[in-house]
This record gives sequence, structure tokens and C-alpha cells, in this order.
Amino acid sequence: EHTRTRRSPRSGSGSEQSKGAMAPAVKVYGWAMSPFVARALLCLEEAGVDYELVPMSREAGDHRQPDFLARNPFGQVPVLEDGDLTIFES
Ligand SMILES: N[C@@H](CCC(=O)N[C@@H](CS)C(=O)NCC(=O)O)C(=O)O
Repeated sequence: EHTRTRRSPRSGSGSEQSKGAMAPAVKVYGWAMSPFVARALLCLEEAGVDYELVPMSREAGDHRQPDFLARNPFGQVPVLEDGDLTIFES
């Protein structure tokens, strides 16, 4: 229920429509209550980037799991993925 996607206002072409069911290339891992995550999302919103928030639970320790530590060895959110590019430190 915390997953949110946004389609860029610049993505209205026919070829984009045919990809309508595809997940956005840009993924942000984290919990939206974090100000670090929020500012990353704010920048993406402002830039009109099509992105997906991949919800994680701090309480459940999702950020301490091996799959997340492979994305950010510091175990902190947000992590942004754009294809093969992985960025942390907001
Ligand atoms: N320097 C990092 C800080 C990120 C950060 O502190 N994230 C918090 C968000 S609440 C976090 O993941 N805390 C979990 C922890 O450190 O265990 C950035 O700018 O992105």
C-alpha cells in the first residue's frame, strides 16, 4: 500500500503507452517517513522522473538484510537504482 509510482508528464508518446504495464526503471528503496528518503522523492517529483518507491520496514529490519546490504553496505535508506546504477547517500 506504500508503493507509489509516478508517470512523467513528458511520457505521453505512443511508444510509452505500449510500455504502460512496465515498472519504472528508477527504484527508490526505503520508507517514506524518512526525511532522507523524502528529499530523494522530492527531487524525483520535481524532475518529473518516472519512479517506483520500493517499500521497506525499518521495524522489520529490512535494511539489515543481505539483499539490501548488497545495495548499500551502510544499511541505510534511501537507495536509488536506475538500471545498473545504484546510488546511496541522499
Ligand atoms: N547519509 C545518509 C543518511 C541516511 C540515513 O540516515 N537513513 C536513515 C533513514 S531513517 C536510516 O536508514 N536509518 C537506519 C539505520 O541507520 O539503521 C543519506 O544522506 O542518505
